Amino acid sequence: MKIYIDGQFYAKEDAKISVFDHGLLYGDGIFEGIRAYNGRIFRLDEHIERLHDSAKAILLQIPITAEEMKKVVVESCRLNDIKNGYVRLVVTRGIGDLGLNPNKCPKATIFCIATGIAIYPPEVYQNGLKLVTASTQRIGPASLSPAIKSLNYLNQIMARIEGNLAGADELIVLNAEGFVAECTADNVFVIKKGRILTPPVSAGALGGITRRAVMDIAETFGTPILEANLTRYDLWVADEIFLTGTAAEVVPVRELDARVIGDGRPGPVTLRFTEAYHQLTNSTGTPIFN
Ligand code: PXG
Repeated sequence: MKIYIDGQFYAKEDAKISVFDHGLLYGDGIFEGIRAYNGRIFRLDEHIERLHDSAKAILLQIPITAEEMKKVVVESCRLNDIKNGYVRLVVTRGIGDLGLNPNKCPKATIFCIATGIAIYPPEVYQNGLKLVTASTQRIGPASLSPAIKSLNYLNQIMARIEGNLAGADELIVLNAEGFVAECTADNVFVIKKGRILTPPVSAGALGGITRRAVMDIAETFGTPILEANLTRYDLWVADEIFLTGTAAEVVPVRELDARVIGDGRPGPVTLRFTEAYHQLTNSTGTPIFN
């Protein structure tokens, strides 16, 4: 395995980051999780654009251009012979001193790991996920904008710990007003009487790349997805719920807070989106080898 760090590729054993890196010391940094399918990188431009938006929001100067960043991702896949895989692209504030002041960090650190994907077990797509609602809320936009894909995931990890204790696969996370924001690493969609709804980004959702792709697919189906504030009640009484994420793709939900969703089986709308998403991921993207 060859791992990119700041302009060079290293063997896995030698791919090391300083203990003075503020990404580690303070979670001061941003990242993207990207997938490759069939020798192509899915929605690479969108991922790099979101990375730059995250960087801009935290006043982090990325020392290479967007085009160079895309090459880093493509090259990382190519050198590791990844046709279907997972890429973790990270930009940290870089090496500083033990104070949290980012002014002491002269240069951002960039690293990129391209690896084979540990795909979710097929049962998950056949049976659906079990969810519970987290007791911790999504951090609000006045604190740390949920639109920034930052290295600070303790908010989501606290929820995950709760989920582990409850034997749940994922969690519904509410915002401070009590509306559904998203899950810990996935966006959420609800189907009720033929309408497809998802919380707006302003409710505390990350602007997911998979979320966008599913909304694009819905347009081609002629059933546009509506953004709406949703409560737990709306989810409990939904006909279908599915989650979207780079790792999860489009995955059905069978249960939330002990309420069976629909008839407890993946519904027809969900299955249609799962299928269309596979079609899209397998037929589009930036080529790795040519
Ligand atoms: N919300 C949050 C908080 C996320 O972190 C999503 C939604 C879905 O966004 P995308 O762009 O992936 O459709 C995410 C994505 C992991 C992992 O290893 C998690 C994410 C991305 C990649 C890997 O669990 N989060």
